[in-house]
Amino acid sequence: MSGIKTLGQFIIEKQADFSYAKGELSRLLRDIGIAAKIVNREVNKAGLVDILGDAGTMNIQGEGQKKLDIYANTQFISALTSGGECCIVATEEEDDFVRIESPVSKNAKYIVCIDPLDGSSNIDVNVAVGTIFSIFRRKSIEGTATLADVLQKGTEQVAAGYVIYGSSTMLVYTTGKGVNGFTLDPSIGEFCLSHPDMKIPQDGCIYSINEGNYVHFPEGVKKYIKYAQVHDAASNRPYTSRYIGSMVADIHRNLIKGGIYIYPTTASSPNGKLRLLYECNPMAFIVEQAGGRASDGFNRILEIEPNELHQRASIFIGSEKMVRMAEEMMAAEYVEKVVTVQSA
Ligand code: AHM
Ligand code: MG
Repeated sequence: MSGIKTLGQFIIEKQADFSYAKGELSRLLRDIGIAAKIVNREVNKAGLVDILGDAGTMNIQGEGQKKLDIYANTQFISALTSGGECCIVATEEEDDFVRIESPVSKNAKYIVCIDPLDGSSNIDVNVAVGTIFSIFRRKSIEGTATLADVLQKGTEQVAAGYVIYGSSTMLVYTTGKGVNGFTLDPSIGEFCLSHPDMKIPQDGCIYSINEGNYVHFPEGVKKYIKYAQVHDAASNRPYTSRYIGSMVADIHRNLIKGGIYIYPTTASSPNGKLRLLYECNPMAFIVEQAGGRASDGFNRILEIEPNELHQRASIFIGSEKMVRMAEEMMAAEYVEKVVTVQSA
């Protein structure tokens, strides 16, 4: 075992960094790691058992739920319930937040927002899927925690992470002091530190966007795509287009190689598709902590005030230089629109 550092060992070592926590946050992260291993086991054998395919139910956004979505949802809620460190779990799969009522959770300080299995349309075709989570401290001091405790800005996150169930399974997380990645070693059943202090390149040459929606994109995004496709050796263009359709996998790749992931507003999703609390906030926290940038095209994701649980946002996230360039094009489009309206 020499030279190997497990997630559990790493978390305990880093516990001293949390001036306010007395081990609760460490235990919460450990609980999430345990549930991730259980979900990983099922994701890996998905083709072997009758667990593939639709469950025949809809979540609150009217999207069909896959059986593994429901399985993952149940596992994370159950791990967080028995762990006792969390008083509310808000999940993409439930209409309302889930209050953890167990006696041990009564005075728990933490709120977890989670997308238990993101990119689940990829499950049936054996493509990487993920879990995304975000942790807040509850704001209210006494009584039962309420919706107001959940609706906090991304800047208030105390930790965030994702698990990618891919060619290998990794857990990547931040507590606001950099980003560390752990790869699951199936032979010992432990996440082992494999990517210490992850940094996203300042610039890159991968752009990730569902280009099939091109006609419905804002003009600024269309301009950025054209810019990405122009030949310019000095800036490594044309860029490479890579889109898996699994946010975790697309952002994980760009985090390592450098790139930009965009899910803008479209005609059919005027507020964007991805959810602020379960997807955009945690990924933005991680990418910023790795030295990157994340906005909705105009404003920093982490400063968006949430008004509802399942709120959506557009997202431009990745290497600092690339996101800034896309933002400039969005701003130019906005100015153009204002000038046109004023001169009409
Ligand atoms: P989900 O939470 O229902 O799985 O949806 C989120 C996923 C992201 O992982 C992915 O990047 C995006 O939706 C793909 O959407 P599209 O198929 O519209 O390109
Ligand atoms: Mg999702």
